[in-house]
Amino acid sequence: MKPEYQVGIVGAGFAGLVAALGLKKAGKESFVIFERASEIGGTWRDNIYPGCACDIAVHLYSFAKVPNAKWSNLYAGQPEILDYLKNVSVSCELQSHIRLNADIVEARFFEEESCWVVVDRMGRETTVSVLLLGLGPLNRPFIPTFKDLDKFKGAHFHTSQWDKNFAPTGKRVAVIGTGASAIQVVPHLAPSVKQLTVMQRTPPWIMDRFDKKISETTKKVYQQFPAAQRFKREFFYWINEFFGLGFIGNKTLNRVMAWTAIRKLRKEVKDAATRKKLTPRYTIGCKRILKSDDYYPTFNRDNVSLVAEGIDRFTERGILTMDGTEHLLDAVIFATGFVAADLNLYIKVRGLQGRDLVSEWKMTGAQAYLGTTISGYPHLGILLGPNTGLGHNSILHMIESQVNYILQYIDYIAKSGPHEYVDLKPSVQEAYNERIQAQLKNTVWASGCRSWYMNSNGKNTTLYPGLTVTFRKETKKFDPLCYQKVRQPALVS
Ligand code: N01
Repeated sequence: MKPEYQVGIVGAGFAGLVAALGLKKAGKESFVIFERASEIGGTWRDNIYPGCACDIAVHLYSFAKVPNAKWSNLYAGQPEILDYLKNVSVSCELQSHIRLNADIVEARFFEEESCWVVVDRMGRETTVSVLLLGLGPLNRPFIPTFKDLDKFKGAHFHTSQWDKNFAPTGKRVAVIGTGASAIQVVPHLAPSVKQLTVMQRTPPWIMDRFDKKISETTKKVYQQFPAAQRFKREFFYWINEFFGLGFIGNKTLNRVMAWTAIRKLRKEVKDAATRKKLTPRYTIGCKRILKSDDYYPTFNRDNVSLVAEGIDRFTERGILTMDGTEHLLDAVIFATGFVAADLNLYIKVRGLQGRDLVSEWKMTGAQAYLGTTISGYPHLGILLGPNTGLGHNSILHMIESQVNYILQYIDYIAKSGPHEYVDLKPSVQEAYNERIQAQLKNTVWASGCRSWYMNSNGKNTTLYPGLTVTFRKETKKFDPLCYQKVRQPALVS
């Protein structure tokens, strides 16, 4: 049986689209993208909270081969990024490959035919020779279990499930959490609400974003001389790589980063007591370093207060903190992050002999080879898989490296016999993960903070412990010696 498509991609967010562009460029037109929602965009479709933007400069947060000369700012907001994704899907002729409202619930490897059977919520089955998962690591909102939340009479929702009908003007609003989402939404809410209460558990490290408008003249230059924008991309890339050293062992650079951030805090927050509460107490970089030009100054407003006392429980009228104060509220916004550790795959993935990836990763923690292929799950590629996350640079660079590797894997698979499959050797995966975990011990992420990078066993299965340039080198050449070709057992005589 010939599979219906050579490649199936699950997810039409950035990861899935990078893969699609790579396939197109390689002349591989037999692919389908399954998207569970009614439009593409992944995280940039779902997160519509006011102020939602990317904290990576636009020149880097674009597909390498599809630059956008029209970005309005150095850091793009969510609507502009979503537009960019939609435009790319049209201009690069990806639309005809995308199957919307196709909510994949299960994928199983069909050994007899060396292909994947992909099943959507309606029970429709599609067969593909190679399956790529681009599910995105941050798609399952996390709302902690707060005592008596059900008694609260006001509105409440998560940043990634923003209530479009919510009108903040004149309301008393609390934002719980002070991560990347919170620091973007807080400055946008402050001017319109009556009172904004920011409930902080851990003060984050925040550095300057230096956002600015891109002038019309500069845009024209980028249009006429694309090399100028490529130069900018390289410039930001290498600056970020340099700062990456401060995460993976360079203690001097790490201290300089901390010093710069504290200087910013001192400069931007007037009140000494608030400054003290905002001062981070863990090693910079251990959690994601946040970038903002307007979060700290928000605390100079009379209608904004920072509460660091800890939440005891909700009441009908608001939140009671550990010091016995009841904060009266009309609405609470949970900027409390995502269920992200170990990738938390929400589809069943069944490999050889019915192996179940979700259960296996629950036991061992998420692991793969180069964060991309997994032993026992032939012809599968995980985009932004285990230990491919970054603290310092554009994630698109990592996905593009993975796709380059996967394209070679696809070519190798295509050369196998009709009843053969190509599987990663278990020893290769084991050795790779031992090395990654050993390297992680020397990074800032092992310095003892609590973050979504760690799984419940304290293992970091999220981040890559090196520079992106190293990952690019590691994934540049597909090595067939890491894989074994297996003939379908029934056919071996
Ligand atoms: O979530 P987070 P996020 N009681 O997990 C607090 C990406 N992103 O949505 O630090 C009280 O970082 C928690 O406190 P603590 C980016 O990769 C990117 O903000 O655990 N508070 C923390 O302050 C980012 O890393 C962009 O003590 C509780 C907050 O909630 C990832 O998304 C923009 C609590 C959660 O912070 C997640 O960011 C936005 C409790 N029980 C997001 N539980 C870009 O610009 C949790 N908290 C690309």
